[in-house]
Amino acid sequence: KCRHNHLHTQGEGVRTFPQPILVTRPLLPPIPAITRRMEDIWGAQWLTNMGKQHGILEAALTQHLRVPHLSLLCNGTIALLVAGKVLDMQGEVITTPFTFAATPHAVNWTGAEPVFADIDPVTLTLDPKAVEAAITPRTTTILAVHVFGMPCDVHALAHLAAKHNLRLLYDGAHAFGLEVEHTGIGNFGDITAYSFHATKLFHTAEGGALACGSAEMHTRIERCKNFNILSEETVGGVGINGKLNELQAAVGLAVLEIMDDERERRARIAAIYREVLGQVPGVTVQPVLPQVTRESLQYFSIRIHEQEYGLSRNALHAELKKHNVLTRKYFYPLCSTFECYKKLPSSRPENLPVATRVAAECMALPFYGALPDEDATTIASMIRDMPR
Ligand code: T4K
Repeated sequence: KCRHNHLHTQGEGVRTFPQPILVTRPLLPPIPAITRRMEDIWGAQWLTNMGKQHGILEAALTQHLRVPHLSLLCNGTIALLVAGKVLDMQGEVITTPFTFAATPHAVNWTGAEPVFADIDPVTLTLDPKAVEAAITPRTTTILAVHVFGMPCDVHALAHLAAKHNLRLLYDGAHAFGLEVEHTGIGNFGDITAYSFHATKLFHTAEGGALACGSAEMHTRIERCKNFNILSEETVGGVGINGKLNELQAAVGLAVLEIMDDERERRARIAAIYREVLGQVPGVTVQPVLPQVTRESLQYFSIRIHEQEYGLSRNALHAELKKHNVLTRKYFYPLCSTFECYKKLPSSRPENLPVATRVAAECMALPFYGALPDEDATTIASMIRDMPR
């Protein structure tokens, strides 16, 4: 058996990787970078509740993401819940169906009702026109997602929020490091939620954060994530345990040290995918939008237009799987089709024509720094040359 992941060629054009290539692998810092910090944690006998590693990481990320205020949380979903709580997210919340389950779940879990609006066919983020059409007297919040690191139309959404007196919450789970017009993405809207899950470029195994512009909001977030404890004898309101522990923070600090190299590797893989797939009829590669001045490099998505390409996205996904390339159909099925949301009036496919089409066309390609250039070239060539 071959030790390396060399290709096995089995006759005409059929090439198979000996081991499965997954859509992503976590970025793993060298073990000594972790153990060094573990010794520090053991020495301090301080494992959680805003310890030293937590403080160092929070300061480092505030700077890295170029945001005014940042709070670490235990994962991206709890980050969204805490944001929903401090924004008093009630009534109807307009959001996108083209996202991970966590987005509408966070709305439901805070006691509000998700209202799905359609997406833009290029950025795949909420279409501001569809958002405006969905506003009712019960609407309190817009929850928009920078899906695959493609920024929402932040100016149009800010305008809508101001005009209709709505809160604007961003799910930035895919948008770590993203900058628009030289501004960290966490500067837009009232609050931006990040995920630091193991599958993200920057991660703490499990983790997340909330960025916001207002010091007062920041204080509310800090209290809410720690049971809303104000002092040993005072609890100021309803809170939750949303804390990131010292071990997670240590992982984050070690990951941060190797982030630049990882970003370089991913930029190279994205360039390979774009070069090989850019001109293939029926394949649209994820665009870099003109307003983006720093990419997030967390996901690489393509869209397959069946008529022009000659195979459906589903068929291509299945073919690649046969050859050990495990792409993912993010985000299919749409959240609006989930059992818990499908009866909502806004979930009707007629209300979501673009999202419905995109969910059938889109797929995420393997994208992580440890993927060798040759493998990225092979994967892209397989998509280009797939018999059809
Ligand atoms: N909002 C949005 C828009 C999100 O995308 C997410 C999370 C959230 C909010 C919530 O944030 P968190 O609460 O998760 O912090 C994965 C992630 O678990 C999830 O964080 C992420 N979005 C979502 C898009 O992807 P699954 O169910 O697809 O993960 P799974 O287990 O299939 O893993 C994906 C691939 O990664 C697999 O091929 C295996 C590989 N993998 C995974 C892990 C955990 C590894 O190689 N090593 C690992 O340790 O959800």
